[in-house]
Amino acid sequence: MLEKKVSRGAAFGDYDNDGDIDIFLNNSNQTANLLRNDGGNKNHWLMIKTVGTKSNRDGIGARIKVVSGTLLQVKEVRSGSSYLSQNDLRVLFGLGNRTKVDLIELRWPSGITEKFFDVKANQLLIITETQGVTFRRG
Ligand SMILES: [Ca+2]
Repeated sequence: MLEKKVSRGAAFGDYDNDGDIDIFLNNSNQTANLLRNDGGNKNHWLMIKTVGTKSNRDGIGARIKVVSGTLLQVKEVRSGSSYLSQNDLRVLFGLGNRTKVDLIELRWPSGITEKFFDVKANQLLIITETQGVTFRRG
């Protein structure tokens, strides 16, 4: 159903923890909309949440390198989005048909660098600075 609304902000993140990005729209003087991506796909993914101990609590500014075979991706934990919105602080890496990650290299804002090897795909990892993987689901 088509709804006419005046949108002012959008936040992107994995609302239902299934490895695809969903969108939350803030509308002016109207109810918000969640555009949940239920189409899905067969691709693999890895999601990382950073928890700083020496760095800031959310690990904002952490630089994460993920290597899977010949695929190399680098992303940073970033805050912000558009007007009155905040994107998911977790970082999602698409892996295509790859079922594991060979290397995660995480450089914290404090300057500490940590490495993790042979991580299976399709899971959420919470990595706590200097304490390693403190939670995994998937
Ligand atoms: Ca999702």
